[in-house]
Amino acid sequence: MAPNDERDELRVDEYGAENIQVLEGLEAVRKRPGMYIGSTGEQGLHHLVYEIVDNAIDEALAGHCDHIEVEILEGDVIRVTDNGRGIPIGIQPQTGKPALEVVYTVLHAGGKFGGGGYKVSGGLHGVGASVVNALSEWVEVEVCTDGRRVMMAFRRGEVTKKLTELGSTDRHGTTVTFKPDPEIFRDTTVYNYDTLLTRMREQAFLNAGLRITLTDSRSDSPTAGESQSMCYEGGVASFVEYLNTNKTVVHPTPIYVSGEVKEKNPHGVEEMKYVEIALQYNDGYNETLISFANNIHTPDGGTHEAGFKAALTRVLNAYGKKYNILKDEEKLSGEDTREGLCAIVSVKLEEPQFEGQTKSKLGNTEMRTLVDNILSDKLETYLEENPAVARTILDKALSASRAREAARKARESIRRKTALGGAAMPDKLRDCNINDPELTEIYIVEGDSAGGSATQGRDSAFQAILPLWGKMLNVEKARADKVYGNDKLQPVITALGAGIGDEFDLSKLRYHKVIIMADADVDGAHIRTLLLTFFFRFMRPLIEQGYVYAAVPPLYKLTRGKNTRVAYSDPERDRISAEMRADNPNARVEISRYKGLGEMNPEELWETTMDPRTRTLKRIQLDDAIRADAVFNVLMGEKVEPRKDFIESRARYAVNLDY
Ligand code: 1YM
Repeated sequence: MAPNDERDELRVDEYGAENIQVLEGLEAVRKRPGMYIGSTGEQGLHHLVYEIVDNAIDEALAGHCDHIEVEILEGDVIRVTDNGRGIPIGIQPQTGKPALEVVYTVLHAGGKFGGGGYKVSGGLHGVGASVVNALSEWVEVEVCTDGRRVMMAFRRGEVTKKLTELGSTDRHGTTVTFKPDPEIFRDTTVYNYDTLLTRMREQAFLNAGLRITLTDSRSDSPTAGESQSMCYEGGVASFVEYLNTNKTVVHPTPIYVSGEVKEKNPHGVEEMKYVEIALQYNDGYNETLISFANNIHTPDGGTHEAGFKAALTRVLNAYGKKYNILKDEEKLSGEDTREGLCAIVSVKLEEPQFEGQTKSKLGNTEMRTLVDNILSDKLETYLEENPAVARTILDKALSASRAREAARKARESIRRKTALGGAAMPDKLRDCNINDPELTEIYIVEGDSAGGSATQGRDSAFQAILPLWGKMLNVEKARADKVYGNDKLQPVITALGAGIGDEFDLSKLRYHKVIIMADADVDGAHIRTLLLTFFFRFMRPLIEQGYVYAAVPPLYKLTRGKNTRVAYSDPERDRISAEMRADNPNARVEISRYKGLGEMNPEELWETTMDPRTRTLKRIQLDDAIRADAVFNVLMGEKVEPRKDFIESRARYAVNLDY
């Protein structure tokens, strides 16, 4: 921050120590970006946008802004505009600098120091504008406020243009334009429109009445020219309707509950807390419970979810008993009351405590009681006033309870049968010799003939083979008791050894690599999707913890005389073919396409697809459970139209469809 006139020089002397601190602050962010934005991969890159948008959302929460526009510009530059009051530009007494400059150059300044009103701002880990500034090649901020239009510019966290007047205006608001620094984001600086869209839609749902517009103005992107403007007057109730879009609901409108309290914290300071809940049951068997604290997704739940579950279970049991829907000893478990449930729990509080390694769990104990009280009270009233809906929900939970009992008995009988000598392994399993899970892997192979080749070709020390055959159950359309008893899935469950559903226990997993090996064609993709849906619904930690892989069989075999090579894609085929002819451009290279795994001999299969030294494995990643949930539902669910739409609208991705 070089002083450029005499007055500044004096000021630098006066505030020298502080200036050095400021520089160190943002330097720290550049040195250890992961500490502030989680990662410098794709997620971190997108996180920059969320930080800036969060500031605009805080302005909307304060009641001064109702439209936020996010635009991806050429070169993956991001522009975020709001119509709020504009970041203050007056001189801040402590620093002698415009507030805008302080917000963008001092770590942790954020919205906290504006003062006034109840702050329930998000800003994960309290990072904000200054972090984005530190990690951007450049940032430009334009503010319209009090009739003035001004701007400032920064480069890698340092001021390059002091507050500059651009003229007068009658508008108000803030526009932030930034380019993520490729020196920081070395993997990629390319934004994914769908990732941003999911997040912006979520934020639009969580902030009823706020309009968020997302536009892709790049010319070279697969989503070039796309734009979506979202505003949901129904807030979280609209969110639930959206999540149930392709499902058949069992009561027409979501149940919506909200409440707020003003409570003294342990220091005697009054704090506001808000709770909003929407829920609606569908005729499926899955539970979709998504919770937020201060608009931040809490995938690991926490006190607000615990309060929700406790209240739901208690209220439904009490209602069932009161109206004799539940007989004598009948009692609904929490799981019973959540079968086919789609619910959003959103809380806002001033001092959120995020716990766990990824800070994705709410820890404030008072939120358990608060959510429980608000939901108990209002849900009870709702059920009394809507007896038909109440009856539908109770019947559904009761049938879940009975199915669960049947499934438990089925499991018990399997357990009894295998009580001696541990679990009996499936007949079809060709197990490996080593029994240390960390060293072993299991190939789940489509078809008996491919299974035969794999069994002969494998290294039996550490590779187990389980062939699957025939039509597999689509778990998206089945309830847990069907899944337990299914003769196609049973061998998979037994071979993996870690159980299923609530009883799934990763520590019992018998192989630390679970590799799906299917043909590189549509049928193969179908089998893979069925298996992944099964893992996602019934063994989710297996996917979350990265134990699931897809084998990548080659597509082509190239032969010139005695020399044979394989290619995994069309470009690779062309490159290898050219390489093989390098000494003699007219030489004949025979190219044949593998029709399926079954036609490869054991040696070929080992060399191309199973040998750890030469094979390619794709790790199945789960970056966003909400999106995965929706995708599996659309791909594997009941309704045909949405599936068609989805496949057609995503056709542009089909070329490199990657799970
Ligand atoms: C596109 C990004 O940052 N908008 C924005 C930020 C602020 C305000 C308004 C604002 C806040 C307050 C008072 C207050 C911020 N101000 C500050 C700080 N959009 C975007 N819009 N007046 C205006 O919090 O009291 C930090 S963020 F600290 F200067 F007040």
